[in-house]
Amino acid sequence: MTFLSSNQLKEYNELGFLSPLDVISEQAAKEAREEVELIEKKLPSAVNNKGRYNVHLISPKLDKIVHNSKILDIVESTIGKNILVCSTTLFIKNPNELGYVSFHQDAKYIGLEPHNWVTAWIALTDSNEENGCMKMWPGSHDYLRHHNQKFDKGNLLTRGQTVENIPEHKIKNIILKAGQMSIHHPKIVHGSGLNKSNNRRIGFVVQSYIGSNVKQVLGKNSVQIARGIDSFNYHKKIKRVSGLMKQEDIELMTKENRDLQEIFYNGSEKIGQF
Ligand SMILES: O=C(O)CCC(=O)C(=O)O
Repeated sequence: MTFLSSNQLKEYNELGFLSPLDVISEQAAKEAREEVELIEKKLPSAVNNKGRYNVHLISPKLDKIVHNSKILDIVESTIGKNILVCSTTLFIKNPNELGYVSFHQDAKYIGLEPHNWVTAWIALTDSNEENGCMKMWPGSHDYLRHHNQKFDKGNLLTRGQTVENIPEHKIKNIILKAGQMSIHHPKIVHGSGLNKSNNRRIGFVVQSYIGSNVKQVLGKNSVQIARGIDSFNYHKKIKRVSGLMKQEDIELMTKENRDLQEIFYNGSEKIGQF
């Protein structure tokens, strides 16, 4: 059992994020990275775009992380014992490639309400200031802010949603070793910079773990039960991965990603590829 202590929970509630948390071994992170890189090679259409969504549906190593009990204990501490997995994203930044994430709040565009959910960012490589780690504005989860929509080739967000006038002096870098995790609140303002190193930076993000009482108000999400029971039944249930890159799983992932695209571009003037 690795539930958060009351001090950790207090810190999460005050700051809107908590980090670093040791969740998987460096070896498990390395193996997951290798599996992701194998998928990139064999199935580039699944992961060669800006958003690499729901790869846990075709990757047993990522599936294992999503359902890891240490991670779920931490998640349970923040959202309660009935936990659903909504979707996942691989945020990959290659060396010397354009790729940043503008400051934003997830709750503004992800359609999950009420905000009884938490996002888990698991480092498959080290993540630091040089290679474009996540950056958080502590305490900014007090209310939903105005976002400008700024499409930009280098922005890893689908619609370039951006909170302006960030107080740079308050921003905290989230430094993680491979195998460590940060969690963040639906309303925390966060972003990340460019990768200026010679190595890849890979974050595997469960976006998000939701309480069973959470609805999708912008479209539809399918879910897996990660822990507990779902007496609300707001979402369709989907199965876990059956093996590495299995055809039926690839088809499921493709369908889920289509639904996700509708949510991400809901209300936007631009429907694009992601
Ligand atoms: O990985 C990044 O640089 C940004 C990730 C992010 O915005 C998120 O996990 O919500």
